[in-house]
Amino acid sequence: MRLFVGLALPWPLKERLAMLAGGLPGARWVPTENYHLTLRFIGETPAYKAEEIDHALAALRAPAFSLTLSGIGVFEKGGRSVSLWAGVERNPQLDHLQGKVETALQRAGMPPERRRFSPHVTLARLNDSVAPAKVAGFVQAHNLFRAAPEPMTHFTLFSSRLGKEASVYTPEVEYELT
Ligand code: 3AM
Repeated sequence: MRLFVGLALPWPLKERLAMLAGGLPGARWVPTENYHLTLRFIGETPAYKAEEIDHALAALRAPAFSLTLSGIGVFEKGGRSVSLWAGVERNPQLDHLQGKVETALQRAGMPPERRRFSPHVTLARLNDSVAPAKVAGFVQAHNLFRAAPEPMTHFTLFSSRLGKEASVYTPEVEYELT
């Protein structure tokens, strides 16, 4: 199964994010139910390995914290925008949790993640059909986006099935933050 570790977002926050969707012809908007914050992508995993990962994550202890989504940005690849996201206000507790997840996964035998953690919630995937000026305009127009702080009381091991239109994410296990 294809796995990743992330934060599920409470429904009011998802609805708030969904209000941002639109006005960018050609963008593939993430369906409201799919919004999440990825802590660590794992990828295709055999069942026995998934169990080890589950045990490692279940042993992890980290405090609950409050998450504030703030700002809009894009990731670029080869000089063009490939995804549009909502950012996260600086949050040492989130960074702490991400570090713990990374350590737990390495203990479970995963190779280290090389990329720097850049917390975000993907709103849309973009391709060449989306005019760069429109993307810049969207980011500008939503410059002041900021959601109310939300308590994060657990993190989640998700499985992901790649679909034609959108992936289907299923919460497999929830782990409490204390
Ligand atoms: O949280 P976002 O939407 O940025 O793009 C995938 C999604 O990112 C990413 O993992 C998250 C949950 O599916 N993802 C997919 N394949 C990946 C890969 N091979 C990947 N991240 C890193 N390496």
